Amino acid sequence: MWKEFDIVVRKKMSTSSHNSDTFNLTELTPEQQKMLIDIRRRKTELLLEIQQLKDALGEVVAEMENMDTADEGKNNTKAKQMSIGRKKFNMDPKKGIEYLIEHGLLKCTAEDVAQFLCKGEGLNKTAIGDYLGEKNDFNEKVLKAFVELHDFTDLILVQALRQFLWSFRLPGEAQKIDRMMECFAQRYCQLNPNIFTNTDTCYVLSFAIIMLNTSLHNPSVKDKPTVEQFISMNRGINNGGDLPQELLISIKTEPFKIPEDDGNDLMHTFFNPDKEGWLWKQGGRYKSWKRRWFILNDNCLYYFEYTTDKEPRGIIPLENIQVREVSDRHKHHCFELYASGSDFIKACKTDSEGKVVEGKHTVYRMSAATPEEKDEWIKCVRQSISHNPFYDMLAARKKKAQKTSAHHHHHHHSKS
Ligand code: 4IP
Repeated sequence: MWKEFDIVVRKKMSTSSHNSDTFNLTELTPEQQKMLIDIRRRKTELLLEIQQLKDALGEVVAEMENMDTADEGKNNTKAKQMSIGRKKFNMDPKKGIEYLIEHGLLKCTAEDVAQFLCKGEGLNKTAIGDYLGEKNDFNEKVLKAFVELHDFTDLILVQALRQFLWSFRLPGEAQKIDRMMECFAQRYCQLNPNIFTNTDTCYVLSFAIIMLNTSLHNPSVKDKPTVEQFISMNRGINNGGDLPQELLISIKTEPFKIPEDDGNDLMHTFFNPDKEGWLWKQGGRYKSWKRRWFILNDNCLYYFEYTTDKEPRGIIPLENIQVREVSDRHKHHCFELYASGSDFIKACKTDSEGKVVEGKHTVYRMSAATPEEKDEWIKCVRQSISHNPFYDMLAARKKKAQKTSAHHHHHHHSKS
């Protein structure tokens, strides 16, 4: 039956006036169209599986090659150089590419380099990701060519993402991720023009999918968002329309496989566990020390009297805040939050009568139980502060997507 269908498709393709791989879908009956799309999806799923197997094989082959080259003569210099080039690439992508070009194994065009990276034989995915994320004219051209080697036609977003994210490992740097996901979204929208109202929507949704996927299928994430929360998180994004049911189900049932984690990738950026624990805190006006339960979350530091309290006694947003180690005459292992601009730290607290008032601290001095705990807190607070560019980037994009959507919407209404 597949074969017959194939013949029908081929006939259609050869009689079609369009070029052979993008023939007109509308010439098929609706059932045939559905079948064709289904076949294409399965095909990419299979191709992805094959690629994953190939990758596993590739590592073994590369190892064997290394063993071979040791005892082979000059007649095999090309293969040897190739193997050296790959190794160089994995250590320093730029140098590896240069080496391969110098030795005539690779042409110095964005297309050729992209092809080499896309094939990825014996190449480390972290190195591929680093090379593609580099900000420079040539690398950006390679990135573009690399994305164009992926065919996302008729794939739902999750499948397209899965394919894309398997071909390299996303780096941990916000600006690099931004360039790569921008390219991805453009390519996806170009091949599937009727799904999103604009590429920003596709971009934001892609992130939401990655985040949801990671939290659902990652045992180290404690507070998993429900699919309902996910929907409301992204409400109003696709021109006010709801997200396709198909998409939501597929995220729940089919986890992504993502190239091995070295602790500096996107997942780390999103789900770095925030910290909680007991600290001693010095008062603002009266310098008494109080033991408080601190929770660091979403760029904010909260403190509670008891671990089980629902309402915090105080909230310190970590905006324009810095942290430093200090020594104190009365307490061990101290560190301090201080404001980089103004005198007072913007914060709020509940006073003795239960009213919410502004904080009166110029510094927040804290004392931890051990030096390790102190270092851990300083590190986590710093990380929480430096998370900013990433969330900022995503928030800006979300705003843009919603604006464009609203504009489209408005346009629609005023026309009718
Ligand atoms: C209090 O001292 C506590 O240390 C408060 O901490 C502190 O508020 C007060 O600072 C400080 O005067 P006494 O209990 O000896 O009066 P907590 O609210 O955790 O109990 P902060 O702002 O640190 O929460 P001022 O600046 O509010 O007076």
